[in-house]
Amino acid sequence: MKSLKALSAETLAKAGFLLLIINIVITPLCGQGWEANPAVVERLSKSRSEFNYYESKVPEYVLPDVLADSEGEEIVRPKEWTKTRRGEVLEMFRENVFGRIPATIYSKTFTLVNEDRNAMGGEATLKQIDILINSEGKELKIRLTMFIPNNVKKPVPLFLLIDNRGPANTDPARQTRSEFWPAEEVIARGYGIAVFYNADVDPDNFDDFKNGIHGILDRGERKPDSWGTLAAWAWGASRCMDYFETDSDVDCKKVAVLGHSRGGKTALWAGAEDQRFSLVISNESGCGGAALARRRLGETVARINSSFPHWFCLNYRQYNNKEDSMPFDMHMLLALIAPRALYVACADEDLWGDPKGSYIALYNALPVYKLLKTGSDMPEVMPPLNAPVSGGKVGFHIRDGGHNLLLKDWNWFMDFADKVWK
Ligand code: GTR
Repeated sequence: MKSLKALSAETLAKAGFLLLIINIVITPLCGQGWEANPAVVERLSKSRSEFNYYESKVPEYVLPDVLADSEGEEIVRPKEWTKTRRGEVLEMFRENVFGRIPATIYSKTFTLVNEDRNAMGGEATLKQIDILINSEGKELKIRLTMFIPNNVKKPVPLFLLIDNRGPANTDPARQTRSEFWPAEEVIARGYGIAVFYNADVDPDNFDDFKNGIHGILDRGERKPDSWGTLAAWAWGASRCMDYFETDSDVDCKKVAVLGHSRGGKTALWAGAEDQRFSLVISNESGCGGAALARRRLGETVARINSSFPHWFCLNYRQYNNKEDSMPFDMHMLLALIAPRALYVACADEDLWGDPKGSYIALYNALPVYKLLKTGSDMPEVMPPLNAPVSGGKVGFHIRDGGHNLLLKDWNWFMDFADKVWK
């Protein structure tokens, strides 16, 4: 399979040939797309000299063909993807990256603990729901907070944020406001907005999987493919979806799951595991998210497994410094979202999260979107700064500035949702 790199080179060669013949040079194709700012590259290289930030030093690589099945046969019918290949790819990510959810039986209840029909000066209804998980007497509480617009027809489409920054960003009383969860702006556009705090499901620290949902559902010895913390957070997003299915204010055919950074990795995995999410948004998810591992630009598999030993399953460590031996890469994680809507967002200065590697991954997930006849396409050349692009069920932007989730990002997510949800 050709990587975008290879395709672009080919196209550039063709374009160059053409320009030579017709003898006009307007803007060369390569100059139109985003390129990392050399000053940022320089600065980051100095601060983390053991990591590569230079495009010129990205090693040659070949991406596994997402449409070649385990026998090496090319999938050509949509049904073959849905019935066979999707399952194979999903298993690869369960087995090797995020780990498997245990089969332990648990009970679940939803309790409305707070409701204000006159929130935001009458614009919205606030609901807070405690999702209680119980297994053999051990209990876990996930607090789900949501606003539903009052003055629109119900049920409403809704955005669920996997919050990795803490409740200070998601104040239900709206005394404190944060662009990380811009509830007023989302309500003004007629959408519902919901959030849960990832640490409710599993605290974000390595304690040998004793705390959070691991302490409640895990049984026996930990296995190489036992779920890590990202998979636990993704599982938490699905429990919120379980609640939405009981709430007549929510249009469950139009629920987006979204997250930033570690939350973005989680949103992708939540969307892969749970096909009830009709739109998946990954904001600056980087390594272990949308960015291709093989490029080794910015954060690497070895680095993420050592700094965050609780995020992934143990099997992921076998690919530390051995990215080329992976039978998958992150374009295949993105392909698991098809035919549902997928949006990948990056930031100009967030080279640790490899924006270009994220765009190439998205581009290389397109064969599945095309096979499933979703009318999706993206330009070969990466879009420039602050110029969102979408084609059918896929969308992308790279925003100016650093690693963050801002109103500007949300506005572009909502523009995309306006299109795909109509
Ligand atoms: C970084 C980590 C990234 C990203 C980020 C975040 O330290 O290396 O993979 O997840 O944290 O979540 O903000």
